[in-house]
Amino acid sequence: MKRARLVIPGGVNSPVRAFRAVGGQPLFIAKAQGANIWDADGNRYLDYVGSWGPMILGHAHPAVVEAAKNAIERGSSFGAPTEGEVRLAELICRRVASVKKVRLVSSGTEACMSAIRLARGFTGRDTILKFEGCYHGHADYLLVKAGSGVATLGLPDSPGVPADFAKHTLTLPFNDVGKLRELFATRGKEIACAIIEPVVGNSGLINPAPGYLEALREVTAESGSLLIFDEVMTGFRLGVSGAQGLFGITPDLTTFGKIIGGGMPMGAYGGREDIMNLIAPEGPVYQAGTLSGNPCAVAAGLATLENLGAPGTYEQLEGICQQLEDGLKRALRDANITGVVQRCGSMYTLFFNDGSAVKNFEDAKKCDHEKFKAYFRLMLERGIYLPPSGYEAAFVSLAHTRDDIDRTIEAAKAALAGIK
Ligand code: KE4
Repeated sequence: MKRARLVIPGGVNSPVRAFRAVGGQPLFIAKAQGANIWDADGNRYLDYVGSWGPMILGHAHPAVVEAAKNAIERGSSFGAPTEGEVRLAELICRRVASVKKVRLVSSGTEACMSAIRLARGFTGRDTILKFEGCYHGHADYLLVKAGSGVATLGLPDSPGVPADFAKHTLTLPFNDVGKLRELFATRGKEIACAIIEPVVGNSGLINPAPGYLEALREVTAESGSLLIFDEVMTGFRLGVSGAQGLFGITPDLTTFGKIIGGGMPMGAYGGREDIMNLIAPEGPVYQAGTLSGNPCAVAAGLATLENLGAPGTYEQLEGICQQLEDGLKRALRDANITGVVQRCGSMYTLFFNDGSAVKNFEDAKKCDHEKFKAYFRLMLERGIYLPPSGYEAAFVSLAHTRDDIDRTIEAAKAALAGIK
């Protein structure tokens, strides 16, 4: 880590990897296979980070390795259209009914910033709405402090973000229908789009309250604002059509990332054809990228999505995740520690609090993050690698076996017993 920090800020290429929220030095990973990762010292861990979502098949899946290898042997990048990109776009459009056209990019950040620019171009409006605790990548106007009250103008939440860039960004608490309706009743006609994680993974796992996403769809449609589902994390994770398939909501635009690249750099945004046709060169809204639709990332993504299409895949995942949820809840009870396990499909978070539901970012902030830190450490000592922050979701893969789940529950029982 000392060597890394001499040449890379914080020694990492993305802040959350630095273990700042849990203390100590991050693991430097040497290799991964299935549900396991090995650090540079050869220690093996059961992996519940899964590269923050992409590795739903497990690491180094043979079909993905084969596809990526074959692709790179034909050349790593051409800067020209390829048949693979068309196949991936067709597959996404087939599986997600709301997506009639899709543009491939290289990250979730790029997908979200492009979708927002497109929404502003389509509506001619500048103001956008995001929700506290939701993360949509690091574009300037999305790094805004969550204000209090109905919806305050965004304030920069990072140096380097001019107030002018943040002022068009409104923020609301997640799961508050009253404040949502109040905002749209008064300012709906100003709002270009509302972008939301339909199931929040970036505050820890927070499910939408019954009716909440329906209300958001209703108020955005009424006011001519576009609804953008940020499914960078939930897309192809929560089911064959992601969160929108689970909840039966049709957004105007959807962003994707993570899983669709099979662990290689990939993002995408897509949706209604009348909106997508505004994107250059079809239309005037500009967006571009040297490595967009990269043939190796496309090959890895196609292999991943094709595997996920096998019958019974999500049912298999649901079975082991239910087993894990039940076991963790039992472990909390047996250790007489109050907390809550919140899950949607193969994403979950164990929050240390008074046992009440975590319904928004404020609730997540009130959790005991010192206890999480201790739990994280004790689990790591037992060979279980959890996301190094209480504000992140953990991910289960199809490579996790029932024995892995049993081992995780046993480790949790021992770890929780060690927490005062
Ligand atoms: P990327 O630019 O990191 O590919 O995607 C940004 C993004 C957009 N939308 C959602 C819902 C996301 O979860 C993300 C990125 N997720 C984080 C994990 N919380 C990536 C991990 C990291 O920042 O290192």
